[in-house]
Amino acid sequence: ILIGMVLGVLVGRFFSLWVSEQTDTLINLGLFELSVKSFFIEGLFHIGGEIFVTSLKMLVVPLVFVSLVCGTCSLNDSAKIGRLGLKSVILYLLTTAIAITLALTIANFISPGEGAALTTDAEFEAATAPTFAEVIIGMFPSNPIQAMATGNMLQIIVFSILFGISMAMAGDAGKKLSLVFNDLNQVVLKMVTILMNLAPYGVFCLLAKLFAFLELSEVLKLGKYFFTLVAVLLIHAFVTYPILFKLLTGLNPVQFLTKMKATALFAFSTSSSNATMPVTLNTVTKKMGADNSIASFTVPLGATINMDGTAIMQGVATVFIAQVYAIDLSMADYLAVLLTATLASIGTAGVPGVGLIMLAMVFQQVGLPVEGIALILGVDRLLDMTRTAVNVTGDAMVTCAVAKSEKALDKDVFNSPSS
Ligand code: DAS
Repeated sequence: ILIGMVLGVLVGRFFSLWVSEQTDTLINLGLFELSVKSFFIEGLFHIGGEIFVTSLKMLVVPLVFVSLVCGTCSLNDSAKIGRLGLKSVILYLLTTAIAITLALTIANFISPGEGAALTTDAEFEAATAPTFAEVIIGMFPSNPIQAMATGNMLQIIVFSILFGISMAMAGDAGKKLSLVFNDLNQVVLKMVTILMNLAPYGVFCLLAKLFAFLELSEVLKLGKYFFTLVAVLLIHAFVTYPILFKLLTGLNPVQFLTKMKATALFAFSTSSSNATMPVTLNTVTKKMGADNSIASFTVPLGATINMDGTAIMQGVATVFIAQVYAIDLSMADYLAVLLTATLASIGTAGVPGVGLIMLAMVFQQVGLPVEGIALILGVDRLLDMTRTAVNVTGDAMVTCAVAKSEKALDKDVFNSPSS
């Protein structure tokens, strides 16, 4: 995957010398001319990358439904399911609270927006953040098929858990059906493995297209914001998570990060926690030894409600834009940012760019000009990739912590050298 990524960046930058969004270069092949942009970038790379990400997304609903029904049914203990849910939600909210506190503290210390002469006349319409009641009620599907058709992850999780519990309580009929679901789970996981083998090519196409058009000059223009955000993301990934991992599991955090590498690179390339979910599930069960009965619940839940990387972006962006517009935010405002960012992340799926949509809700909440988002749009694609990798790392860390607390993490598998 790493080789696919590096080659993608290099080929993308090579083509960027010849083409930009506006211009195109024709390669003269003697008999006819070939357009670099339409053949390679918007043809080969775009089609390859889109097919790869779409194929991953295709697996998410069947995988979450089947693995969660299997997982819930095998738990066969509704008290345990309640305990699992409580532990996961508490840990996810804890890591998000730490993430955003880190972001606000470091951003206020560095003050990336101080004296930045940036203006915009963009217009932005912000959706309002869901209330707590709306989030809770919204978790229950009135039509489970519609929930699956629209990929409403929280509703799929709730329906799958209810279905799995009912199956466990349905005597022989339930037992026979659980065997079918276990077989289905094997088949869907096999589909994940096949897609994983195609990952280097998919990742190559995604990054080649992205880096052919990426305006790196934007990064320099917003350097302080960009590097402040990347610094906080790296601190959270390489300091907060290892400390929490060690405290909660007693296992080697370096081993955890090593085994997390491929999944994080996947998340980085796809910018989608949802699309990466099959890979995250495969990694925490097969490489880290977390039992499927735990992971099948905590991974989909995490991909939906746990977005520490996104929360960090929202913290840094809030401080940055407040400083650009010379608006002083009070401690109460920062608390409102923390609450809105957490609530907003619970209701939104992990797909590319969702962080900015939630950021508009946060700005609206604290009275910051929502059009300020236009100032950071230029560098958001690269930052989205980085924060998505942090998001999925948080999901895996909590999964291992909950599995360990339930004595459902195989230490031999975790300590095995396979990275
Ligand atoms: N791309 C989102 C995700 O998949 C994160 C974000 O947009 O902030 O987690």
